[in-house]
Amino acid sequence: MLQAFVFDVDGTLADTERAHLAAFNQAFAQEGLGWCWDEAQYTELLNISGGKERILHHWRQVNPDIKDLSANGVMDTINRLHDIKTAAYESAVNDGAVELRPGVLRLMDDALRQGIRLAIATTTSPVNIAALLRRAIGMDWREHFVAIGDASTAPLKKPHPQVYLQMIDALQLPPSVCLAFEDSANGLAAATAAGLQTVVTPTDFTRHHDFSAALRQVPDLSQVGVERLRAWHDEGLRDPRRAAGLPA
Ligand code: XBP
Ligand code: MG
Repeated sequence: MLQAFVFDVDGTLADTERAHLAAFNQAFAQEGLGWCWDEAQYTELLNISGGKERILHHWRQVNPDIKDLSANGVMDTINRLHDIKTAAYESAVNDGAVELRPGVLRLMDDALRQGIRLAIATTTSPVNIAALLRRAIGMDWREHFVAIGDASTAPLKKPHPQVYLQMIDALQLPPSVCLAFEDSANGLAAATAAGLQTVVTPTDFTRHHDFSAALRQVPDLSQVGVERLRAWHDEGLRDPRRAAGLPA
């Protein structure tokens, strides 16, 4: 019996990564770093969850002899860059740079009307979630979610299951009655490792990922209602391979 939906944010609730990419490049330019990521490069870098982790990964790629992170303020520089980036991203979202993906708002409304509880499990920063959902749902957006797991609550980023395990705990439900919504292989791996079946809605940045462990892969949620999700979820529970997060 399906009792909760756990939504990823970036790529799932909204196709946000072009706006994140622009914000990263704005921060690099503002700080006088000669870095400017293009979409092909960023598609690769998105294999690293978490903006700070992504910057550090790139820095090590371009400057392999960075060893001691505490030396010459590497982490201070990354934290400063990420603060600038997050402010730039929040400003872009407030100016309408991103909208919820098709079907997301209607599915959330239908779920709440049918007593299905909602939670969020993301590796992005809390500021980014609030900016997106304040604009998309309204000032009372937080009331609609039982719990929010994000970069501030779960330092171990996807594919680590930490953020999904936190949401299962907050929901006080077994993973078997929860359904995750994701857009990336890292997100699918995290949800699956936490015991949740997962519906995947890829974006241009993740379409090439391996989603064989997903319960279903659909272009977006515009044709997906609660009843269809209940049927898929029940089917998954009856299929021991799917219930174990394995390809059918
Ligand atoms: C996607 C991410 C985030 C964003 C950037 O999160 O990995 O790092 O790309 O946001 P999700 P930050 O789990 O919602 O798909 O710079 O705040 O990390
Ligand atoms: Mg995502």
